[in-house]
Amino acid sequence: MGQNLTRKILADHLVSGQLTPGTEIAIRVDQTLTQDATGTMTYLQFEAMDIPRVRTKLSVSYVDHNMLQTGFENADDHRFLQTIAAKYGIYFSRPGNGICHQVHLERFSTPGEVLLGADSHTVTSGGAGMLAIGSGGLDVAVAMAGGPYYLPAPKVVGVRLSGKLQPWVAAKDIIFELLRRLTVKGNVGKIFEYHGEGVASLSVPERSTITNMGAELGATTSIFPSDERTREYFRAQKREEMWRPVAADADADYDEVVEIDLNTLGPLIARPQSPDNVVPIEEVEGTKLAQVCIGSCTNSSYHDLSVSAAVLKGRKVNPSISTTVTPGSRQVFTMIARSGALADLIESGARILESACGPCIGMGQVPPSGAASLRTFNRNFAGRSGAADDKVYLASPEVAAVSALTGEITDPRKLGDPPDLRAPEEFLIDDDLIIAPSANGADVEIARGPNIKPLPLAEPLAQTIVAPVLIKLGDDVSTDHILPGGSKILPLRSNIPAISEYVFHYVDPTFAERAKAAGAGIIVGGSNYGQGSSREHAALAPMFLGVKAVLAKTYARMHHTNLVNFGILPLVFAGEADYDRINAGDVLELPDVRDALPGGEVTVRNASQGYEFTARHQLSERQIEVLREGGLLNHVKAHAG
Ligand code: MIC
Ligand code: SF4
Repeated sequence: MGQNLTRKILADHLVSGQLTPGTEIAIRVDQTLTQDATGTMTYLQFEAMDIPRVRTKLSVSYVDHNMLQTGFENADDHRFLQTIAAKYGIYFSRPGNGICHQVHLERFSTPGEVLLGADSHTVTSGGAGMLAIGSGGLDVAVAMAGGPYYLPAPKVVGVRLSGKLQPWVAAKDIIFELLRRLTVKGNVGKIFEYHGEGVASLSVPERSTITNMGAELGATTSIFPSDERTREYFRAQKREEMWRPVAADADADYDEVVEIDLNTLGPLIARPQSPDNVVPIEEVEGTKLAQVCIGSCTNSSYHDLSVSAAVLKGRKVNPSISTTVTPGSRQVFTMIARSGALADLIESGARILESACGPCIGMGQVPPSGAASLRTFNRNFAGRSGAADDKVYLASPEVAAVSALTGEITDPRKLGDPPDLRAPEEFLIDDDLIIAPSANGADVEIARGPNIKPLPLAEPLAQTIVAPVLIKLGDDVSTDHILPGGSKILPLRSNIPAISEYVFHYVDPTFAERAKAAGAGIIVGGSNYGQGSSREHAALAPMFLGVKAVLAKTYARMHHTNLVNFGILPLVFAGEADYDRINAGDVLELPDVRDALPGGEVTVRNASQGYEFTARHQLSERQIEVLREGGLLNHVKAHAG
């Protein structure tokens, strides 16, 4: 049997361990990326490691999330990041240059290499044949310091694409179909590898929409081969010399197999409030909308915006709707300006936003109360848009543009023939907003405004934990629930004491106060706890509030690692009944937990109800060490040199 592409790249980068699914491996990291909302913490952590210069082949620091600048905080953060980049040998993509994933795909993605990024949608570059993985910032800091990235060796799911997409059906519908079948749960520890004759019909930006939203499956990453279509893309980006072919062997073996016949797909929609709540468009057609938003790292390529503009050209957006368009990068923005698509969008009545994450993370454009919003984004978790009672539907740009005209969810197939668009033979190349680091940054002064607060450190795992259950949650709690984004909270990412006041803000606004009063606490979660983003603040801020352990049915990959990295013990219920029996407010005792961990089981005594049960964990020996030493930063320092 031949090898799949994932195993080839992993084998090529393996530092330790064996490619047996589930066991821990360490891999060499070629490139890293950060964005501003996760980046400030990442670089504070990197600074604490005392390394004069990054040791990766390439590291890029992007500014795209905290762009509203309603106070001094964001601008302070941007300045901090720019000076850090100059000092430590990191490329700096200035505000206005675009969303990290879109720009990285355009300018830096490299087939066959490993990219680690402090953002869950780092996986986007998988569309160009990279093994691109999202992680917490501390893991990225370690990689920049030359350390490997630790992960469980994945299972590889082969997704065989056959046929060709029908008119008005988009790449987005392929990933919706996977989410419909496989849901946001149960894909932890898997890498989705696309193959089959259907692959060649998809351009690199289309492939990247699919890999981007593979994050919503909870998968480690997704990858396409690098083929002649990839080469065309690299040629058009004027960097063909960085292209190389990478692919699975013809008779490659996969741990699991999924087949999708592209001919059979129609337009799909994810209903509120989960990206896997997917139905055929027919089921929601006619739903009245107050807002349509086109953009985000999932759907803001030149192709996506050109399709939207072609639909809106010569027509007017419905007067009952606010329609926004966000170009993914300055390259896309300039190119739609030159092609005339921008004028078509403006004339139609669409509102043009700057190239950034924007409404996707609740930075502006909060929908009106109780109203439905249709977005081309990747996530529609409750409250993410900035309104507690939001009803966000997710769709392709085709569906979004047609619905902007009618004011309700509309099947684009009713509009006749789709626009006939061709991929550009040349993209417009202007990297002026990417500042290359100087050869020697030793003299650069780091600009540290008052928003940049010192890094809080975790404490070594106690011998015994005694703490109340501060909150009991259900399944699929996302990091947006744990620590929301939005224009009030996101600017506080460099200030842990301030941001920790917002832990579980929309779920239970009393949480922070109660946690502080208790002095120590435990969180109880259901399955897929911590799904969604890579934000380590969803572990850091609870740690700051005194959370010592989480007890859940299962965890999302990145959040599990982030909990360990910040010294919070993630435990797993051995039986469903134990979850059912526990109540918020119960005091739990974990006697001698520090010593018990290597045995794999921990005794939990519910002191309030007077019974005992057994909890398990999914920690490697290394992670047990990390917890005992008080988090990854302490661990790295203890073992440095
Ligand atoms: C997101 O889409 O949720 C974010 C904002 O990009 C996060 C990162 C963050 O919270 O800063 C992600 O996806 O990792
Ligand atoms: Fe930005 Fe949204 Fe993409 Fe996250 S998902 S990186 S917030 S555009």
